[in-house]
Formats: sequence, C-alpha cells, structure tokens
Amino acid sequence: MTSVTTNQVASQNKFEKLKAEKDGLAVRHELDQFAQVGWEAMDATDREYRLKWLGVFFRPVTPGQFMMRLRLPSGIIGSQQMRVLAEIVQRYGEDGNADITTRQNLQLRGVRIEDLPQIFAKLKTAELTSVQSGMDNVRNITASPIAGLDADELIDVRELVQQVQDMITNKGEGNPEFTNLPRKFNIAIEGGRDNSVHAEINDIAFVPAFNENNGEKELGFNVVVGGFFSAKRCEAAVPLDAWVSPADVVDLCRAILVVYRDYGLRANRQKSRLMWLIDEWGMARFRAEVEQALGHPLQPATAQDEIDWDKRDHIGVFAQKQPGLNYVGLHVPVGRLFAQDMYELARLAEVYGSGEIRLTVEQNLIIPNIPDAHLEAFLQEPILQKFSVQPTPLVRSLVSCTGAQFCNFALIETKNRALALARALDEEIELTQPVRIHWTGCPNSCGQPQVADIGLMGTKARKDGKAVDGVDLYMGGKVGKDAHLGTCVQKGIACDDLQPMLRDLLVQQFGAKVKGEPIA
Ligand code: SRM
Ligand code: SF4
Repeated sequence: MTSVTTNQVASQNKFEKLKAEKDGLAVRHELDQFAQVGWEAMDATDREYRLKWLGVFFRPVTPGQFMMRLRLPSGIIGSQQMRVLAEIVQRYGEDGNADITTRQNLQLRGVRIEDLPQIFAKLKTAELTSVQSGMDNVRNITASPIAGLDADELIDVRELVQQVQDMITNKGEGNPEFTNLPRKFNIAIEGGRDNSVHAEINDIAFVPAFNENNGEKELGFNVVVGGFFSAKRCEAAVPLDAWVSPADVVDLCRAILVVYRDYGLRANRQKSRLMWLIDEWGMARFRAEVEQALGHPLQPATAQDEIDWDKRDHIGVFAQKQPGLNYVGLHVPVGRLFAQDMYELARLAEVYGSGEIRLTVEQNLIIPNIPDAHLEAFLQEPILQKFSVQPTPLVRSLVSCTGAQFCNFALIETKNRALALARALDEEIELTQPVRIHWTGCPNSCGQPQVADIGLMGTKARKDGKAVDGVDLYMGGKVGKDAHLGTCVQKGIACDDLQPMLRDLLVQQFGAKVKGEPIA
C-alpha cells in the first residue's frame, strides 16, 4: 500500500519505516537463505519483525528458538493437521510445545530457523497456514467453537469465517493488499446465542440479528466495530449501525479493512487501532467512508440482536444437533499441549469422532462427532485424567496469557503461577457458581483480564520494601449477553499475598465456603 498517509508518517515511526522499506511478506521468498545463514547472522529487522508476517516470532527470552503462530479459522483443526504440528514440536523435545491461545488458535514453541523451509512445506501439504498472523495484520478469525454442532445456533458461520480469512490472506498464500495495516486487527463472527467470541473486544464483530423486510424475517448480523485492548486504553466495540446478510460479510470486512488501511492513524502506534480513527472521524463519517468503499449504502442495524444466553464453556459431554452424536469439551490446563498430547488427541479424534478437533477462546478443546455408543469408552481414555471433562471449579475457568516464560513484555510469570494458585484455592474452598479468573502478564491484556470475573494483570509490587512480582486486580467483567468490561479495582498486590486475598474475595463476593469451616 502506498497511500499518502503511509508515506507521510514513514519517517516518524520505526514500524511504518520498516514496512515502507520492505513489505513484511517479502521474507517468504528468503527462507532458504535465512536457514543457511542462521538466526544470528540474518538481518535483525527481518528476524525480529518481518518474520512475524509469516507467523514466526523471534523470542528474546529464548533466542534462536522461535514461536510459530498459526491461523485456525473458527478454531477448527483436523487430526492429520494436529499430527503434523506434533511432529514439528516433537523435534524440539522439552523446548517444544504448543499453546492454545485466547483467539482459539495454536502457537508452537522452540522452532529453529534452519527448519523453516521444511516446516512451511509441511504446513502447505497439510493445508495449514501461519501467514499474516502477527504484527500489522488481521489475527485469527474467531467463531463459536460449536458452529454446525449446536442445535440452538442461528447461523453456521464456519464457511464465512474461512471466506473472510481467504480474502485477507489470499487463501493462505499471503496477500500484500492487507499486509500494511496501521496496527493489528481482530475479527469475530458469532453464529450462536451466547457471544462465545467476546464480540465486544474485536475491531469488527458480527452478531446474529433478524431483519424484517416486507413482513419476512431474514437472519443476518448486526455489526459492532472498534473494540480493543491496549496498554494505554481498552474499549468495548460500538455499533456501526449496520445489518448485513451473511452474503455481505466478506465485502463489508474488506471495505472496513480498506478504509482502515488507507486512513487509519499511523503516526503513534499507541493510537493506531481502529477505534482511534472512529474517534477522530465520528461514527457518521466512518460509516459513510465504509459505504463508499463498499460501493453501496449499508442497511441500518436492527433494534435487537439475538445474543440472549450466558456464555458456555463447553467443558463436559453435550448432545449435538445431529442425532446420536456428541461433542466433548476437554479442559486443557492454561492451554498448554506437548507433542505426545497432540498425537493422542489426534488419535482420539479419529477413533471416536470424525477426526476433527475444535479449540476455544478459553484455551480448551472440543472433540466433536462422537456417537452415543462410543461415549463411555471415550470417557475412560487415560488422557482424560490430564484433560478432564470435570475439572475443579477455579481451574475450569482459568485463562492465562503466555507470560515471562516466553514473552519479553511480561512483568511476571503467569501460566504456572495461575495454575498452582487455582489448584490451591480449589483445595481450600467450595464454590457453587463458576468464577472466571484471567491472568495476563502485562498491560497488553492478551489474557483479557477485563472480561473476567477476577482479572489479574502482571505488575511490579512492593513488599517489605522490595520490588516483587505483583498484579493489578480487575473485577466486573461480564461475558455472553450484555457483555461489558471489568475495571481495575486494586493495584500492586504482591503475588505472594494472592492466595489469602483471593480466598477472602471469593468468600465475600462469590459465595465461596472455606472447606471444613461451619456455615455462619
Ligand atoms: Fe497478544 C502482543 C500473545 C491475544 C493484545 N501478544 C503479543 C505478543 C506477540 C508480544 C510478543 O511479541 O511477545 C505475545 C506473544 C507471546 C508469546 O510468545 O506467546 C502475544 N496474544 C498473545 C496470545 C498467545 C496470548 C495467549 O496466551 O493466548 C494470544 C494470541 C492470539 C492469536 O492466536 O492470535 C494473544 N493479544 C491477544 C488479545 C486477546 C484477543 O485477541 O482476544 C489481545 C487484546 C485484544 C486486542 O488485541 O485488542 C492482545 N498482544 C496484544 C497487544 C496490545 C495491542 C495494542 O493495540 O496495543 C500486544 C502488543 C502490541 O501489539 O504491540 C500483543
Ligand atoms: Fe506477553 Fe503481555 Fe501478551 Fe502476556 S499480556 S502474552 S505478557 S504481551
């Protein structure tokens, strides 16, 4: 993209400059050369930034061991594809594993630069892609993890999600049309009733809504825009005042992306997400510019959308809309998988299901299409000891970002700490209602503390006169219908003090009972 805006700011902003000098996607033709010279000798900007256009992330915490972020539209992956990813991480032994992400996606750990040509060849054969999954690109497109299985769903959006991804990435080959956005960009398409995608925290989200035309009810989507989290500012998405039929979803995504690409603010990266453009223009102008890019007027939104359920976590056994078939949601502690787990999950999906595996934004997974007759045997499989269908309450709803183990933005270690604390509290207390705890290692909010009942954001706290690992406490996040964001209620709690502090909070505000204590 060579708009005036981009060129004007290129000299001011390091990221705009590096994009103007060479498109990130260009490195796809240089993989053999990178593999030959090795990570230390290759150009630093290619290594640390442009490779992210291919989904390959240099990790300053583990130099030489890269992270690879895939794209899994609607969080769906086949058993054969899972096996290919298992093979990739298996090569790296204990240093290799995979994480299920908060965008129902997978990230592989430990990847070496010398293996990239072979890895990309394997991904292509398996019809997987990691293209445009980092930096100023559109992230994995999320949908209900039970799309097509849910008897109560309104629209099966799987095909739509795939079409939007294909448009943005040129069917996974890479599309220079959308490789120079002002900033990252999130899209979600919900087809169910429970807002499983967190519509409110996406730059564009489609939520099901009926439109009445000459007495005929037509099912489509109301559109909200501009939702985002950043270290400086967090905003819920606002209505575009548009209703679109499913057939218009791809074109509307394209039109919004073109407007954002050509007019989005680029000078200051802290003020570049879509909402900042909407603020600057006002919604009326933003909507008019989108209509112009679309080539026709938008229909106004309908008065009400169809999100009228609380959010489900899908853990456990559930009947599908297809008679005699079930989907089983397995809890994956903080989303972490190892190669052996991935092989085993692929086997289970084939033996008991249709070979399909689904991922959730809660970093768990679902195996669908298990016939009634095979359910009992499935539930006896040893891996369900690790990936339970009945986890303890706090562990069940736990979400955590990557944290200090692999992320250099992190102010604290998150995943191991989050899991240990949830387990310890589950030992101490009894809960009669689910309480969703989300951990995030820094203010970037990848672990979405603002959507949680209890959100914990890594910070440095002071204890006994010393700087120690700590968290800021967020509360009040509501998901599902009438979703809204939680806010920071207390700052700088030392991690060492968290267990008693959270125990008291759970007792006082969430009706928990300390085990063994008489009821007052
Ligand atoms: Fe994120 C940057 C991990 C979901 C907001 N995020 C990063 C980086 C790439 C930073 C880095 O280079 O180290 C992290 C990689 C760490 C690693 O090695 O894993 C990272 N983000 C993640 C993941 C893996 C967290 C997780 O454990 O699940 C999620 C990957 C999703 C995916 O599959 O694509 C992830 N990140 C999110 C979300 C949640 C969401 O999308 O629902 C957010 C908040 C929502 C949003 O973006 O509006 C989020 N990540 C950020 C930000 C702040 C963006 C901003 O506008 O300022 C950054 C920093 C940045 O972009 O400059 C960031
Ligand atoms: Fe890293 Fe911060 Fe995102 Fe956690 S929230 S993955 S620590 S950037």
